[in-house]
Amino acid sequence: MNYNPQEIEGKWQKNWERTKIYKVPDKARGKKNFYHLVMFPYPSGDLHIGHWFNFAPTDVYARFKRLQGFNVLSPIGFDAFGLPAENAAIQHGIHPKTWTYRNIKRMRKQLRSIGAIYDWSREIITCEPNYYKWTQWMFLQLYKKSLAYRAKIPANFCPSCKTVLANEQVIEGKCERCDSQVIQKEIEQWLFKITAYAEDLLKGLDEIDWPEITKIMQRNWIGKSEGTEIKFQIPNSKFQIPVFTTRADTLFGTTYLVVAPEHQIIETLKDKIVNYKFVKDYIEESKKKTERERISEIKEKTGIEIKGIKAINPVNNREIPIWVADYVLIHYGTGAIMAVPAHDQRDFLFAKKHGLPIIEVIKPKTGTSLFPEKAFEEDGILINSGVFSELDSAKAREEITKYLEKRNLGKKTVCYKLRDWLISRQRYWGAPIPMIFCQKCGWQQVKEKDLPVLLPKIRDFRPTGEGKSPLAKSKNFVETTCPKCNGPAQRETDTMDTFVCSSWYFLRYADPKNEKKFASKKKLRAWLPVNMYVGGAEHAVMHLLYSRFFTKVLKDFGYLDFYEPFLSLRHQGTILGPDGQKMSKSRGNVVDPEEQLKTYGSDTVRIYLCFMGPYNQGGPWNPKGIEGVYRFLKRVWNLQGKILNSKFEIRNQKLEKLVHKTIKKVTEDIENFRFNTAVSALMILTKEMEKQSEISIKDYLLLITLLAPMAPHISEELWQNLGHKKSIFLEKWPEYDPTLVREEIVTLIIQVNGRVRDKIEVEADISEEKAKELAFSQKKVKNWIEGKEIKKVIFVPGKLINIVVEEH
Ligand code: ANZ
Ligand code: ZN
Repeated sequence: MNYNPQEIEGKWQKNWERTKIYKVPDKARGKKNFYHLVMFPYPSGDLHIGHWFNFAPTDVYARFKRLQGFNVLSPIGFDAFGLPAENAAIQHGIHPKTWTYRNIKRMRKQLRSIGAIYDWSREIITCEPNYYKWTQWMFLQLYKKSLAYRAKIPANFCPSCKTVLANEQVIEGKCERCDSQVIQKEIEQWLFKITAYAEDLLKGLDEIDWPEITKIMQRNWIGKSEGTEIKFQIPNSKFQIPVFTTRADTLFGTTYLVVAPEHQIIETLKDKIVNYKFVKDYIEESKKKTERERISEIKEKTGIEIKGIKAINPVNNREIPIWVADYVLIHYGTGAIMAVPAHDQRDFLFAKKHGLPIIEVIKPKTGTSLFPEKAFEEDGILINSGVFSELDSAKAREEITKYLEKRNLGKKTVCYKLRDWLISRQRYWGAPIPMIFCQKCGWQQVKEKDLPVLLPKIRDFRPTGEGKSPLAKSKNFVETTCPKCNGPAQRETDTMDTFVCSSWYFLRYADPKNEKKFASKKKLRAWLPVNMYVGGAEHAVMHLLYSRFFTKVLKDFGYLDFYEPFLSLRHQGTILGPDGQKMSKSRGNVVDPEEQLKTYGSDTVRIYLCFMGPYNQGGPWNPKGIEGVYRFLKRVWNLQGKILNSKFEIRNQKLEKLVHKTIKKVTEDIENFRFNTAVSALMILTKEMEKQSEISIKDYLLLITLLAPMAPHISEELWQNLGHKKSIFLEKWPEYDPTLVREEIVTLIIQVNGRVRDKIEVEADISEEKAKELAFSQKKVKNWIEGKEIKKVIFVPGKLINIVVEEH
C-alpha cells in the first residue's frame, strides 16, 4: 500500500473527534496541567499560511507536552469583534454579524484540517453575548475602582474609518487599518487608567520568560524616566510653571522656558499677556498638526514668545522669557520645559533660529566638545554654575535637586511615556459600553444583573462621521431608564476597543460556559497562568501589554491569584513568498495553504513549516523544500516493509544508539522551539534505517512516536496498523538511555613514519579530517613533522593515524 495522506488524514481527524481524545478534563489523575495557548485569530477571511505557521508548529509543541504526560489545554476561538470584520463587511455589503459567522464556519473547517489537538468544546467567540457580557462586567469593575473614566481629550481620529484610535493603533501617523493620515479631534472618551500600573507593568517583566526584544519594547513603551520637577516662579503673580527635566545639572544654562500650546498658564494669565492674539493664532495653527509632525526631527521647530510674563530661574534668580512651541507635548512630564540650548540640540536649533541666549554650563570630562557648533549633550563637569561648578553631572543632579527640595522649588520625580488607554470606539461591531447617562444623576453603571447590554441588530451599521457611533441612530437602544432614579435616560452608544475583548479571553477558556462568573476560581486555579503563549511579535505593546494590565487589575480586585498572565512567550517569524518578498496578492507570491494541503496533505505541510527555518524567524517558502518533506514521509511509510517479523530481535547496536541520540535531540529541540533541527534529526534516523536490510519493530515504533507530534495522521495510521488498538497520543513520550547517548571514547595512536609518537583520547566515531587536525596540533607530533613534507596520512578509524613524512 502506498502513502496516501488524503485518505488517512480525514479518517483520523474524524476518529479523533468521535473518540473525543482531545477533550480536556480540568483534572486528570497523575497528570500535571499545562496550558498552551496560541493567539486566537480574527475571523476576517481565509486561514492563510501565516496562520498555519502560528498554529501548526505550536500544535507540535502541545502534542509533545501531552505525550510527555501533561494534561494539556490547547484551546482555540475567535477574536470576532472589531474594525477588520466591520470594514470587510462594509466592503462586501453584508451585515458584520452574518459576515463574521460565515467566516467562523469556514475557518473552523480550515483549522480542523491542521489536525491540531484543540478542545473545540471550549471554543469562545468574543461577539457572543455570553462572552461580551463578561467584557462589560470587566468594564464595570474598572469603573467601580475609578480605573475607567471619561474625559474630553484630543484623540487620534481616522477620517476614513471615522473612529478614534488608540495610540498603539497609529503607526507613523497613519491608521493601522487603512493607512489614512490620522488627525487630532477633541471628543469625550472612555479611558482605562493603565498608567496607574506603569510601575507594576515594568517590574513584572523581570519575572517572565519572554523574548528579550519584546520586554524591551514594553519597557520603552512604558518609558520610565527619572528626573527632577523644577518650579519656575512667575514674578508679580502667585503662579509657577513646573518643568520636568532629566538634566537638573544644566539648570544654570536655562535661558528660556517653553510651554506646550495646550498649557493652562496661557489662559490663566491671559490678561497679562500683551501679544495674546498672536499667541492664540499660533495655538490654533498647531492644532492642525498631528503629534508626529510636532515632534518630527526634520521639521523646523516653530514657536512664539509669550510677551508680558517672565519666569525666574530658582538657582540664580535670573529672569528668563517664556515661549510657546508645539514641539513640547502637553501629556508628557508637566507640559513645559526649561530650555538649555548649549546642551540640548533641539533647544540649540530653536535658540539659534529665534536669537535666544546660549550659556555653556557643561564641559566634557575628557575629549572635546563640538560646542559652539552644536549642543554638547553628554554628561561632564559643571562650569558657570555657582557653587555647583566643578561637580560632575551625576553628582550635580543630586545636589541641585536637594537644594531645590529644601526650598520647596523642586523634587525628584519619575515620568512615564505610557498614556491611559482610550477604549471608546464610535463603531457598531463591538461590545457596547455598559453605561447610562441621566440628566439628573449623571453617568450611571448598568446593573450587573442587567448584563449583557445586547448589541442590537441594526440595518445601518456604517460609521456616521461626526464622532458618533451608529448605535446612536437606534432609538430603541439609546432610550432607557436611569438605574438610579428610574427617569428617562440614554445609553452610551460607543463600543469598546476590541483589544478589551482580547485582554481577558485566556481566562475564559478555563471555564467557557460559566454563566455566573467570568470563570470559577477553581477552574482558574487549575489552568492559569498560561504556561506557554505563542503569537506575533506585532502585539508587543498592545495585546500583550493590555492583558498584563487586566491580569494585574483582576489580581488586585481579588479575582485572580497571579500577577502575570503568560509565563513563557514565543513569537513566530514571518513566511515570505518563494521570491523572498513579503507575500502579497499584488506580487502574486502568495502561498495558498489549501492548495498545499490538496497536493501533499496536512502532515507534510506541518513538517515543512517546522523544517523551513528557525521558528522565530520564518523565511521564504521553498516549493522544492516541501517536495522533499513529502518524500521523507513516504520513506518513513515505506520503511514498514523492512520490519523484522521474527520474535527474536537482532540487536543492532549502532542503530539503537542512533535511536536514543535522536530521542534526546528531538526532545530537547521541541522543548526549545527548535522544530527545524528536530525534523533533521528524524530525517537522519530514517536514512540510517533505510540502509539496514531489516529493522526491529521496536526501533520503528520509536521513530513514529517521535514523529507523532509533527505528523500526527501518518503516525496514528502506522501505529494502529502495527497492531495497536488505542491512539498513539495516549502513549508516553520515549525516554533515552543515557548510557547509549554517551559518546564512546577510544585511544587514538599517532605515529610518524610508523613509530608511535603520541596517544590521544577521542570520540570513537571521530572523522578522518578531525583526527588529522588533532594529530597535527599535538606538540610531540609537531616536533617530528615540522619543516618536513607530508607524503601521506593513513587513518584507521577509531584506532590509529600514521603520518608519513619525507626522511633525509
Ligand atoms: C532640560 C534639558 C537639558 C533636557 C538638556 C535635556 C537635555 P526623557 O529622557 O525622554 O524623559 N521634555 C520634558 N518634558 C517634555 C515635553 N512635555 N515635551 C517635550 N520635551 C520634554 O526626556 C526628558 C527631557 O525631555 C527633559 O529634560 C526635557 O528636556 C524634555 F541638556 O530638560 B530636558
Ligand atoms: Zn437618574
